[in-house]
Amino acid sequence: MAISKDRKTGHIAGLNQRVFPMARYTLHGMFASGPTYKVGLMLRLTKTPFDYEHVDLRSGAHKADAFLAKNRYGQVPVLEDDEKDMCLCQSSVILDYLADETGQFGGKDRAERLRAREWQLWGAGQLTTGIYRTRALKLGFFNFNEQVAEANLNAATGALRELNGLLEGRDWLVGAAPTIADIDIYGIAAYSGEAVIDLAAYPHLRRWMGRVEALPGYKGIADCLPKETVAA
Ligand SMILES: N[C@@H](CCC(=O)N[C@@H](CS)C(=O)NCC(=O)O)C(=O)O
Repeated sequence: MAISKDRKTGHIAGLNQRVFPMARYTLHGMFASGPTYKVGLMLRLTKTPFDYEHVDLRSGAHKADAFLAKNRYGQVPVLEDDEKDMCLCQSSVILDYLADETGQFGGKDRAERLRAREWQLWGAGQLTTGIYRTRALKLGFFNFNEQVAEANLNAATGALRELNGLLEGRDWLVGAAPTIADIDIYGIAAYSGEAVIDLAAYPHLRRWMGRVEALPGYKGIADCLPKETVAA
């Protein structure tokens, strides 16, 4: 069901509802999607109201023309900003955008923002491949042969070990306060449980995850995203 908002009347076509004031943002996503979770978590932590549009990947809604017009890659998540008439994809870029728009979690200066971007790109490598794919295998979303499954798991544990080491003696990944780097990397590491990866060997990582989970507005992977299309 596609949400279409009429700002003048307050009518939301996809939901057949009238809403005032209308949320500036619509998050298009799928509740089991890790990258969608990252964006949902950012919106929750910044206390930003958003409408949510469920994209049914099983029926191929993400490859339909209407969705491809929002994201040429045909993937969730997409963040639609009515105020700026802007559609953005790629979860890390969306976090970067929301940091500017909300004035939160962007780091204290340009140097911190660039360090945060470094972390986001690091996270998009072995950590993402390893954890998301191992989780997908455990949940039966995908099937990999034994060698590939082992390579995925090794990628995950290697990246988690590195992350744990880099967190020693630090509260946050960048500077003295949480940034989009923490939200992004947490949004990947949070799926370790579903990937059946034991974090016992990574004490610094576990303490850091606890700090993210204690932030006001935090929601976990089970209850951050709606399962259906809803207005804010
Ligand atoms: N790099 C993208 C990855 C997005 C992604 O992989 N989305 C998946 C769902 S978790 C998807 O839409 N898959 C459907 C497809 O690729 O056809 C991001 O961080 O937003």
